[in-house]
Amino acid sequence: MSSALTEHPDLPRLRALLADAHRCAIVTHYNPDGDAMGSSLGLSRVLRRMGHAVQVVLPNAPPPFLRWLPGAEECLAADTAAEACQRALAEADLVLCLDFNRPDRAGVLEKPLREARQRVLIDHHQRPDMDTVAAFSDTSACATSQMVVDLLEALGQAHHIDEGTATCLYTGIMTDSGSFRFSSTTPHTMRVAALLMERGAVPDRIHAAVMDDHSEQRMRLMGYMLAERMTVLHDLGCVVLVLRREDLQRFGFKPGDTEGFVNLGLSMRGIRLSAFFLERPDRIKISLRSKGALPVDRLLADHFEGGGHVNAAGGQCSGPIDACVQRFMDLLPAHLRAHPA
Ligand SMILES: [Mn+2]
Repeated sequence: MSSALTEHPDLPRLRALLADAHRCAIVTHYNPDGDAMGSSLGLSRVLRRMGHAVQVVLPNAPPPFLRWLPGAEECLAADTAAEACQRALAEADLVLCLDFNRPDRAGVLEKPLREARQRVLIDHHQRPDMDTVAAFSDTSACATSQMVVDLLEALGQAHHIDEGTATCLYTGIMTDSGSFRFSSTTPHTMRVAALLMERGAVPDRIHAAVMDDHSEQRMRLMGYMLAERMTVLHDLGCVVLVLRREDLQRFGFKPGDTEGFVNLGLSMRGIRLSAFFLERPDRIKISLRSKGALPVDRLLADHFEGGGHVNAAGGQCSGPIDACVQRFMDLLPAHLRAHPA
C-alpha cells in the first residue's frame, strides 16, 4: 500500500531516533477517545515487536466502551497512577505524542511531558504547538490511527501489524471518521481500513463493541434531550442542544454518557451546524459539528477557549449556562453569513 508519509522530511530523523531509543513512552490527550486509544495502543504493540520497551500513559482512564481494546489493561492512567505515569515519561528516551498537539491537552501530565527528554508528534489536529525533535502533523488525515499505519508503512514496519494491532487502529479510524461518513474519509482511508481487515480487524464486531454499549440511563437522557432540550433554528440551519445540571442528575449522568450527542443534530434535514452545551460542575463544555465548508474550530478558538478540526471542535465557557448559550447565539448569524451554504 502507498503511504502518505513516505516523503516526509522528518522520516529519516524518526528512523534515527528509534534506532537510538530503547525506552519509549506514548502519551495521548485528556479524556482519550477511540482514536487516542487506538493509535496509542496500535503503535505501542508494533514498537514492542520492534524490540522497544513501551509504556502507554494516559492523563485519565478511558471510558468503558474502549476498555476492551487489546492492551488497554496495560496502560497507566494519571488519575489512578500519577507517579508511575510521571516516572514513565521521565525515564523514556523518546516520548511519542499521539492525537494531540499542545502540551496542555495532556492534562495533569503537561509538566512531565514538557520536561521529557525528546518528544515526537504524530497528530491530525489544527495548529500544532509543541517543542519536538520530529513532527508528523497531517490535518487532512481523518484519524491519527490512519497516520500510524502510514508511518509504519513508510518505516518499513507495517508487517508487524497483527490482529490485535489492526483492531486498535481500525477502531481509531472508525470512531474519528464517524464510521467512515465524515468528509475526511478518503479513498486512502478505505485502503488503510482494507489493509487492517486483511490483518484481522473485524468491522461488525468492532462497531458493536464500541457503539452498542450504552446504558439505559444514557438512552433515556438522549431521548429527553431530543424531546425537551433541543432548539431548532430552521432559518439558520442550526440545532442547539443544552443539558443542565438538573437534567444530568435526573438521569444519573456518568462521564461519557453524552458522547456523540452533538452529532444527533446534524442528522436532521436542512441542518448544517449542531451545537451541544453541557453544564459540568466547573465549566460549560461546548461541542460543535458542521457539514461542508462551514468551519467551527475558529469560532471556538476565538470565543470559547477551544479548537479542533474544521467540522468538529470543542470549547468551554465559565457559566452561567444561559449566558454562555446566548453569547454563542449572538455570534451565530454573522458566522453563518460569512460561510454561506
Ligand atoms: Mn483523532
